[in-house]
Amino acid sequence: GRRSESTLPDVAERTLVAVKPDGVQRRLVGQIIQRFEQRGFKLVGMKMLQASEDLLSQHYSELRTKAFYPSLLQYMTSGPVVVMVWEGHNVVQTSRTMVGPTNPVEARAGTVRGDFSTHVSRNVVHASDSPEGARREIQLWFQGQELVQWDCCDQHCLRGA
Ligand code: IDP
Repeated sequence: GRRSESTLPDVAERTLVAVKPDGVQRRLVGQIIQRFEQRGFKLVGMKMLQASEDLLSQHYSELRTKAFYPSLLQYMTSGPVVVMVWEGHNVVQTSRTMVGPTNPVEARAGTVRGDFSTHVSRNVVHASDSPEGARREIQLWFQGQELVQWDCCDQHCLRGA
């Protein structure tokens, strides 16, 4: 977990962010990418796809006993999603803050869900909820060669020593 990572300071944290089908339909992809770019995170993977029920059942395996699970799968397969991997300091937790609480009624203006959604069943985005969850989800959605290692020219400006 976090402890072993902190002994390897140059291994940047990564998270999986997805624009869900409602976000794609509503043409919010650009605005969502913009928020992560301007915050200072580095995009290392991105693709658009129609997610399969099989993939989503693995992604949401912890929720399979919930009453809303069938409608969640229906929603998530209703159209294409845009999945991204973002990298940077504390990117998992910061992304959750940027996305806002699961239920938009609790999401403040300024968060993605607080700015763009009203209903928990159409909450526009996904973001991994822990570094362990992020690793699992990134492996599930991306092949290793789809993730790009590159140097971002402003990286040294984004953190202290
Ligand atoms: P998260 O997306 O904020 O991590 P989770 O509890 O992991 O929240 O739930 C996954 C997704 O399932 C939510 O983003 C939302 O789309 C959907 N969901 C969660 N709770 C409900 C509900 O009570 N009704 C309908 N959909 C729900």
